[in-house]
Amino acid sequence: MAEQHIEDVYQKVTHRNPGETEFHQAVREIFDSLVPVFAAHPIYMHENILERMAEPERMVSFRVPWVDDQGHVQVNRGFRVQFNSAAGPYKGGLRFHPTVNASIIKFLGFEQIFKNSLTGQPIGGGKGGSDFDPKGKSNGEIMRFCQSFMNELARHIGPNADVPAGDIGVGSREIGYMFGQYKKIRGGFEAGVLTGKGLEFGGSLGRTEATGYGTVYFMEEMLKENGTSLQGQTVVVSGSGNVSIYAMQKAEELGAQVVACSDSSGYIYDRTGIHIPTVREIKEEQSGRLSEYVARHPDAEYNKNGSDIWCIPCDIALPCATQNEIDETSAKVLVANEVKAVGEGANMPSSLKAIHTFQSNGVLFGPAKAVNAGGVAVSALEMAQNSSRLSWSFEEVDHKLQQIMKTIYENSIRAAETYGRPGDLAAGANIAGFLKVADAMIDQGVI
Ligand code: NDP
Ligand code: 2IT
Repeated sequence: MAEQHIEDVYQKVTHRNPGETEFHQAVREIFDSLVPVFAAHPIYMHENILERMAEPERMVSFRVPWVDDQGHVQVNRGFRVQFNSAAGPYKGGLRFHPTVNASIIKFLGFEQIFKNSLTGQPIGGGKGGSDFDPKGKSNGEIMRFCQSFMNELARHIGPNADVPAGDIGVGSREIGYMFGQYKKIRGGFEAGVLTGKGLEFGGSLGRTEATGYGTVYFMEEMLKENGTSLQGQTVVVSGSGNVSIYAMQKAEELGAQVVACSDSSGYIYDRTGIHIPTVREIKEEQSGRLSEYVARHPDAEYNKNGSDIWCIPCDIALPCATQNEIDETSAKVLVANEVKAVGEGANMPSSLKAIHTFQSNGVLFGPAKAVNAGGVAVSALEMAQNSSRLSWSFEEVDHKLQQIMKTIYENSIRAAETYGRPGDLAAGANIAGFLKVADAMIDQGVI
């Protein structure tokens, strides 16, 4: 009966959101893990909690006009989905990438509900962004775009209502421009309206590193529980942005050797270990392409086919670029090369079939909602610091982050065990995240 109910709701969701394949995928993945929960607690069925959760509380889409350096007026589309506020203000990043559409924003916003719940902090779920492409834009163009984006977004957000942050294409520079514009519109300094801010105006130490470090802390915990560690392991990390760079840095610090990373144009393979400062210099400081790495490290190889990065033999794979970057074929290659563990630094980087391939071949699998939750967790710590008008040391934030990642691991493992899916962290993370939000919603009436 539980299975039939969940299937019926899934059919309604696909019917109500036609063509939104990424959103359907995220919903399918969560719904499938909830069957034992619904079988054990029919109240969730009677409360029709799943249909309520899969329908955003609100979603806005808006015009973002801006003037480019040639004086031409350009138009982009902005989005913000306010998915669930049962546990706290909507919280989640903003993505600026040409592929952004309603389906992408909704899959990210939906997953954010469960991820944020898992952190144990009082934050609801939301997400936003635009199909604006920051690549090749001047600083002035980025600023004018961010200001125009905020001209509309400002009316929908606030420190107690909805608190955006960064995601793909949005880092501290963009957050700074958006914060400046928000402040100007509001006429007051509301520090807690955005997270990932610069340290001079309310940002938290450790937020820049949080997602990548948290990813590796989670992996270390998972490996430890399985009698091993990162020490001496060969690691492949996709992407070379915020999450990827700090995941590589922490993995190396814990004794692993990172041999490959990528960007949207290709990947580099350096058998002697990626020189991370060079990657940072090229990508963070010069907004360059990873292909430039080989000029400085002639022993490294560059390959234009980015998805082939998963053909490189490794013990641990950390997909940290984007959704569906590991399909079933790549997963099978990783398994054939005897990968031991996969940790999702990006959101939904593995297709459903890829996840199944890992799990059915005994690969330790850390799901995105748990693995990459360190970013939003430190965002919530930034909100706490802003509310109290204090700022904590890097060590204090980093210590809290380590504790949070450990607790997320333990809660996910426990939930999986309780509901008959021992060792299945993907199901456990979904279940643990779901229970708290579902109970909060029920306690608050029909909302
Ligand atoms: P960045 O913009 O800093 O970096 C993204 C990286 O991934 C870049 O190297 C980029 O290549 C590559 N990339 C992006 N899109 C594609 C694509 N369609 N195909 C191939 N490569 C691509 O973003 P983040 O590091 O912040 O985000 C990476 C992932 O982590 C995303 O899935 C995001 O949702 C997730 N995440 C981010 C958090 C955060 O705090 N920032 C928190 C939790 C999850 P190029 O340089 O060529 O653009
Ligand atoms: O996907 C994510 O969790 C993020 N992009 C971070 C969100 C946040 O509010 O820090």
